[in-house]
Amino acid sequence: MSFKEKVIYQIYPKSFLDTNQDGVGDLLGIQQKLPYLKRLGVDMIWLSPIYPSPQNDNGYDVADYTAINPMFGTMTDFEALMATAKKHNIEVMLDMVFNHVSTEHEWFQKALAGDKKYQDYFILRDEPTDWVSKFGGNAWAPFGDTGKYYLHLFDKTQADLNWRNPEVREELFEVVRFWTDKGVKGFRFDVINLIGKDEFLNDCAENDGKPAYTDRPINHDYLRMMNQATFGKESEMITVGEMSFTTVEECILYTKPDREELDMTFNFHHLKVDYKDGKKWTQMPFDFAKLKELFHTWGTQMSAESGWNALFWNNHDQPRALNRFVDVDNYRVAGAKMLAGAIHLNRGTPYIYMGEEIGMIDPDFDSMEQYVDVESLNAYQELLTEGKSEQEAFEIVKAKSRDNSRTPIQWDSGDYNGFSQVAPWLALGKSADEINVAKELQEGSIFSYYQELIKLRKEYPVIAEGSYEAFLPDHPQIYGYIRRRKEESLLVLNNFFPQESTIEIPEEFVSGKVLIDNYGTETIQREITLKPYQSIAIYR
Ligand code: TEU
Ligand code: CA
Repeated sequence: MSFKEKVIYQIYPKSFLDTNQDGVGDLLGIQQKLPYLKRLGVDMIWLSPIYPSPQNDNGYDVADYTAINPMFGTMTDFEALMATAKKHNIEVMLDMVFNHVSTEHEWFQKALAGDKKYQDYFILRDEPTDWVSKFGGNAWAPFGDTGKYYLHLFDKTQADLNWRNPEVREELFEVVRFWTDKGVKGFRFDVINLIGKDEFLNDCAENDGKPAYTDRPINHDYLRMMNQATFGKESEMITVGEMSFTTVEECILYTKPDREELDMTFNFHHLKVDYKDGKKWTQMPFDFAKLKELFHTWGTQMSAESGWNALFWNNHDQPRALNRFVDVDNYRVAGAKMLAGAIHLNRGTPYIYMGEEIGMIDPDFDSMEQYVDVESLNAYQELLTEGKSEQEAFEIVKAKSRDNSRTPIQWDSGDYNGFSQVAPWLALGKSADEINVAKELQEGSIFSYYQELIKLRKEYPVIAEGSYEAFLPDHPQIYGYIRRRKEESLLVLNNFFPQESTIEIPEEFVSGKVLIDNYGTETIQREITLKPYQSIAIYR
């Protein structure tokens, strides 16, 4: 089965299931829930970082790439997880954070101690540029008392690696080989389009106002080297690159099969349509026209040029999509199914972020004290500095914080909702007694809708292999598209709003059959009225 037919499930291990009652999810918890994931029907699980880390960025600050963080368990636990996953015919994808390492990594410590070999593993300058960190503040920090500065595009405890150094590349390729030897069949590469920095770094002003570290041409050379030295030699491997601030042109280059780089890419443009003036820490209703334009642009161009998209609404860095795109108070179930249908029938590989399959929503925290994410805490301070009141700043953090998607999975209505027997590292969402796995495992649930969608991708080749074309691109509330492959055609209509909407479908589909529909529609007429958040797929 190719990566085009597979569905991948993302697990944020800290928040999945705690089996040793320390309030933190662990590998044994994941192992225990493999039957649940098999029942859902996913083919692969992507684990966010499970390596030793001081946890300043919840594991994306890696202190040792080829070991297991004791908070999650041991290497033996990992090997047991791999063996049990194999028995359930579920493959494992690991998160490779190769743009930067924790400043507690031995490489950085040796560099600080004066070892010239390791100093060249990092990006040190006498004169820092005017770049800012993605977590706010300066992107440079003093390198010990050398008078030099080191680059950190994220937190200052995450030192950027110097990919220009062949020794660094070889160290990282060795990491991929280490996990491949353990049977890992997939890799997600964290902010991999930032690894290429120009030799002579300069200020934004000299790069038309943009920092010169995104999508540099040299990235394609680095990725091809890694592909040919590691996963490219393995069969059945799936690789996905997380592309921060990228373009469709670049993503076509990253994913065209003959370029030997990656299988697919995550881009985030569709998750910035509720950013006012492109700024994350703002609030505004999502821009539906912009959302459709992005889906249509990326869908048609990737289809035309044999690029390949990772399709997703949620991950560990985003608020829950339901709260952003749906009137959850009145239409949570219909809306969750509609969002699922919009991407699972689309062209690309769908990813399900843990809890999405039961329609989990943001936690509705009451105060800033409940937030722990470094990006959110920095943003709160910056908002206050900008003059926002504490209440205004809190409301914005509450809407946009990455903690929204990191609350523990709501398994049942018992103590701590089945996640643990002690208070979790991050509070459970307020909805946990109403929205949980135990309540969702019956017919007609969101879970069962995901099961159906996953099955359809394997039964109807038009879904995994078909082309993509826009349908009604200018409609004010319906996102429609058509998939075609040989003699198959599939019309997918998604009403993104609580108002009904009547449209005409193309004649060729009037004699078609309903493949899936979140209102249980059976018959089709030329004129069709879509109900609030209705999603329907008509197959011919
Ligand atoms: O995220 C990359 C990234 O840019 C995110 O920080 C995202 O754009 C931002 O949070 C949206 O507001 C990756 C990881 O997924 C993230 O968890 C890490 O914090 C980051 O890289 C650094 O490793
Ligand atoms: Ca635990």
